[in-house]
Amino acid sequence: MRVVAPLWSHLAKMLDFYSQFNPSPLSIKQFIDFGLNACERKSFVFLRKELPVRLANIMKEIALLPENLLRMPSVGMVNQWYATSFDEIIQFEKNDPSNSTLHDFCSSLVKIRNRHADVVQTMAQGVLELKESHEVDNQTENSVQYFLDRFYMSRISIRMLINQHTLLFGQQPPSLLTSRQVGCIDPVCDLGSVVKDAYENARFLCDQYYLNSPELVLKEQNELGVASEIRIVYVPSHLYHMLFELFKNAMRAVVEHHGSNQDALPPIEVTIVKGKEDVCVKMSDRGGGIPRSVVDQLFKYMYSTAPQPSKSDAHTVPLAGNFKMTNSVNGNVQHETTIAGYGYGLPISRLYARYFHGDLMLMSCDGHGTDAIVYMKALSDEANELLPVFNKTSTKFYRSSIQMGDWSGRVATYISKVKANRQSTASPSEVSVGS
Ligand code: P4A
Repeated sequence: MRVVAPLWSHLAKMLDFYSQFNPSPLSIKQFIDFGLNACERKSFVFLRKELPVRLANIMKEIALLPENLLRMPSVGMVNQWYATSFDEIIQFEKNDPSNSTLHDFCSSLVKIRNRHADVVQTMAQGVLELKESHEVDNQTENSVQYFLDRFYMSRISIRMLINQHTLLFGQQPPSLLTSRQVGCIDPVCDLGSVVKDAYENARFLCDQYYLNSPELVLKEQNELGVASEIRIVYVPSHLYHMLFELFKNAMRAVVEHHGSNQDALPPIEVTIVKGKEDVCVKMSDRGGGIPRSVVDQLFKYMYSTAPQPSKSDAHTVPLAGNFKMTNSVNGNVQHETTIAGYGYGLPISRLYARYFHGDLMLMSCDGHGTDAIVYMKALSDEANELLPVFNKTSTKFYRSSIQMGDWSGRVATYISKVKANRQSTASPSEVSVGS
């Protein structure tokens, strides 16, 4: 104990220190500029501070999770991984950037990336453990949603930094990479080919499960409506991840809605458009759609860990949860879509879109079909990382009750939310409805 205690208190001090700094968001343009002028020493000096800052910011937030969740064994494991990785990186604090230091740093980054490979599943497991052992109230559910969005976003950003450094300066055989790529960024990313790639891989699985799959109709046009190949600066593996997820959903909806009627499947239509500010990829299916009330649920982690919603057709296999994929783009995507039948696919895909200030939206016509739109920034200097910051404002979300509305209504779920909240809040001043 005499040995361990000072080590932990040292770690706690370092955490306090690094969490005071805000993460420094980079734009895709900065990633590219940096990659082209590739200086390993500069990258090392930047990362040995920036990585501990990003790790410390999110570790401080883990500590604020509802106690019930913090006590779950899986969450403890994740916590431990973060502590170990943080400790490993701050060892480089005072090292001179000699060749051997740079080499060790690269090895450490690879080790850290591997250690954290199962973080998404493990956190999801923790949420499952919580649901199975406790009654989860509304406030807890909100805190968990808020936390997981920030936690997974932080992870995406940390892996982006690690991937750039190790791809640019590590000992990978360069033949593995397309020559034009700068780390995992493609300066002339051909969106159409990423769409086709994601479609083909989703269709392969769809055919396996349903013995049938809808066709793809792809349109690409510029802002004048003229057909042309759309290329932007982007991370193809991120886009692939989102589109693969959306294709799986669309295919599932189409096949389940139309049955196994061989030729009658309406195609999935994808339109890629480049405007002045945004580049949009719109995916439209005629899979029968879903009510608005379900659309919101599809982005909730606590909902995703419940059994998949499926048309009550005993002959169909719920598709989305059972997909297992190896990634096909560049081999460097962080692959993390499903845990045995429970998908975090949509919420995490939306994070990928938001990471560079894009977005992912679902618009569904109940009874008809669903449109999914992925928005990306057209200009690489506007595509800045969106990073969670640990501060007073973020801290509040874990303590205070959720914002209550001040509209009357007869929607059953809304009323039950208010009631659940009344029971769990001590302070009546925060409940503004019907009190
Ligand atoms: N209709 N439309 C969609 C789904 C249904 C849909 C669906 C039944 C629901 C859950 C699911 C997969 C599909 C769609 C496109 C989307 C999302 C949902 O992007 O057609 O598994 C999570």
